[in-house]
Amino acid sequence: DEEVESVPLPLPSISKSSRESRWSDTTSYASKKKLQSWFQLPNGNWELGNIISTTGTESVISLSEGKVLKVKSESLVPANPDILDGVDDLMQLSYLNEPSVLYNLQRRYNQNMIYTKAGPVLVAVNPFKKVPLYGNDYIEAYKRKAIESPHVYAIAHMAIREMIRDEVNQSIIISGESGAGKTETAKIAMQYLAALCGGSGIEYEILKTNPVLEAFGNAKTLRNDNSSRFGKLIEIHFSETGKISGANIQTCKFTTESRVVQCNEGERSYHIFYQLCAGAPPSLREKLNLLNVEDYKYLRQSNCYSITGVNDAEEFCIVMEALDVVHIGKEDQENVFAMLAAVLWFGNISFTVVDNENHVQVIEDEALFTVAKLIGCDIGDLKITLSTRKMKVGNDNIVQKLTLSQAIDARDAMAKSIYACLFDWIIEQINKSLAVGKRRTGRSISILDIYGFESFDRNSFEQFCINYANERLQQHFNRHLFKLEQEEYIQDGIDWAKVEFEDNQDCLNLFEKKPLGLLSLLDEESTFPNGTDLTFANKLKQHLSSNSSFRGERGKAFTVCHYAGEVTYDTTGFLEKNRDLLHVNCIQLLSSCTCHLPQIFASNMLTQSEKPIVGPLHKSGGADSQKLSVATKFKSQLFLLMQRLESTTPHFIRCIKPNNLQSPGLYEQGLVLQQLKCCGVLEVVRISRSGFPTRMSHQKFARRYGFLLLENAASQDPLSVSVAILQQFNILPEMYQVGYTKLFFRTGQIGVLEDTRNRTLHGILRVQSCFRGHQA
Ligand code: AOV
Ligand code: MG
Repeated sequence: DEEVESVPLPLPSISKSSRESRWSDTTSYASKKKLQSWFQLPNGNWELGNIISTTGTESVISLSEGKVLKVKSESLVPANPDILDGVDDLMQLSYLNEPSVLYNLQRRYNQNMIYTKAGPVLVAVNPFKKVPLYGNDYIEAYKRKAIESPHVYAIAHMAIREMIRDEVNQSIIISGESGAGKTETAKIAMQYLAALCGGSGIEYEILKTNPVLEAFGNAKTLRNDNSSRFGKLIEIHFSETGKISGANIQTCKFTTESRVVQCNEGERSYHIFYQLCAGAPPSLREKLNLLNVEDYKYLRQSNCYSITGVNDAEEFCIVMEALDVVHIGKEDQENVFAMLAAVLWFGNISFTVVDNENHVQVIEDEALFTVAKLIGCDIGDLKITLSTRKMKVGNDNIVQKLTLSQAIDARDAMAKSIYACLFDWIIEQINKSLAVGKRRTGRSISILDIYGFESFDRNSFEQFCINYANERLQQHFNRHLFKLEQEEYIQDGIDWAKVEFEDNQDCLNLFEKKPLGLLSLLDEESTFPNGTDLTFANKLKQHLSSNSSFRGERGKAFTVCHYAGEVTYDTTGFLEKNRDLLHVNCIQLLSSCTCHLPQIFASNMLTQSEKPIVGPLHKSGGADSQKLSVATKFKSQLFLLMQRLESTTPHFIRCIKPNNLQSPGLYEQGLVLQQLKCCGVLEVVRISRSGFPTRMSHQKFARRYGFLLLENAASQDPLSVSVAILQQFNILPEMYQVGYTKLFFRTGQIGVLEDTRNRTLHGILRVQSCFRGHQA
């Protein structure tokens, strides 16, 4: 955005010099003499006040608007001195209490400084408006290190640097609640990587995967107008020269998300449906027999067709262009649109009941004809597939008529499957395009953006899976920042007080334990012919009540204590959604289609069915159940993502949502605090401050900085060289510890040495080029 870019760079953070001048400023010195303190108002918010007098247990405090209160002294929480107002790393705060952290973030937020460091973690508070922090000027400034204020760009820069320096793959892991800003943050990081390491043009293609994936994978929910309904790991590959050479996208999604066929009041289905209906050119409309969104049953139920500030027709043009860029050809694009139209028309197919057992026949109308035409199948076959089921009883094949609700389920299952296959197919095409002919060196930076933790009034199977994924991710975070940290200190003989931290292993066990965990019990119950949501809920209560993260509720509900809070799940529909019942005859119908995509979908579904099966009962069941359960598939996708991350150096970004209204300028302290707490940000700061977050082996340290020594150190062992370097540069003893194998530093210390090293190196280069100049 030109306008935004031309705005002069604002003061990125409160600079040292202005801080110092404020120290000597007499007015602020005078106010400093008044002791400031935090007082919690009845509404839970904190307010800063001046303590007027203290008599032992009671204090008199003056608050805003001339309010003066007498309060218990112990209820007051110390405030930081003014000079620490708005520091860009929470680690610098003298008092790390909750109100101080909240205030620091809020103060920065009010000045559009939405990024703050919390030790090694970047905290990003969603501005819900355009903030002048992005674009080429900023990218250039971060590249030159002219700005040091915390930023996604700085994190991306660090990832590039460490990838090259350490020759280790990197990852940027973005987490936070739904609507907190993960997807936006991921795009900002990608833009920086593209700007710095682009050149071949492939970076443009990588950026253009975003509008495509958002159109097909995002939807408006009650929490977020552009909510990602899939998890995504994009691995960006680099060549030996540090240029982007390709990418690979891995996703994690439910194959049966019900959104396509049914969504809640006020929510929408995937963006692409509305975009297609609004933006398709006349010739395409005619070909697909497209109606308006209100005319499709699937889109009509939620009574929500548009998103404020979004023009679906314009978005459609953007998506079409992006499809070109990611090399999905015009013909394939038309096939894709035909599948989308078919999904919508499926919803309009209806049935009549033909006997008193509620068996049905498909009504021969425009919907039926259009679906048959769009997917390229025989109308008669489609009718049979939607109203009957072939079963094997002993050695006989029998045909069973479907009841109304069975037929509707079969129809919806088909629509959902086609959409799920379409999504996978698009990812596959994109991956092919992003991998073309590029030789990989094995270096990469991965960016993870998954759906955030969700807690609604009513939580179903989707929330169950999403929150499980977040629980896994939280463990990765914990493991890295806490467990590994602690273990490493202990292993290296460093004296470091043990720090307690929240571990979510209990909760993960609750999900994953075999045979008595949530997922195993769900799969087991899904295979029982007589299993119902109620029998499932009862089994959970029977077997899991001893786990402290589990609580049985009345009827069909149960509660899980997640790291981010308690969520009560309603098991209604769990078994159905987990079974992924697409009957063999549906797959057969798709494989008989004359159109290209349905055939591919069918063959993919068939290969999937041959994979391992869920429970022992499946072996004797019909062909229908020869499939992985949805939860199991989800879990294995999730494990693949996590596996990729395991071998990388992680950089964490925690997105925070300052209000639930998606509204700019509104900062709700309670909401922010809850997110800071549950994602462990406060804990991280505490640990980082008390620990030594930077570390380097003696060998590496000696190799990297040894040449700076005034005396020749070639003959000495790495440990002695390291110690000599530390002494020569007067690094204070409390700033480092010498371990058995490594040196451990407090935050910021290694930066001092790096600066000296860079200056010296530049000096050497200058001398060399001068020298060459003389020779010439
Ligand atoms: P999410 O990815 O964390 O939610 P998004 O990244 O979609 O959240 O952000 C939600 C909305 O917040 C965006 O559509 C923007 O309007 C706004 N926003 C976020 N970050 C910024 C920013 N840096 N600058 C301006 N606006 C921003 V979910 O996908 O629901 O968990 O499943
Ligand atoms: Mg998102």
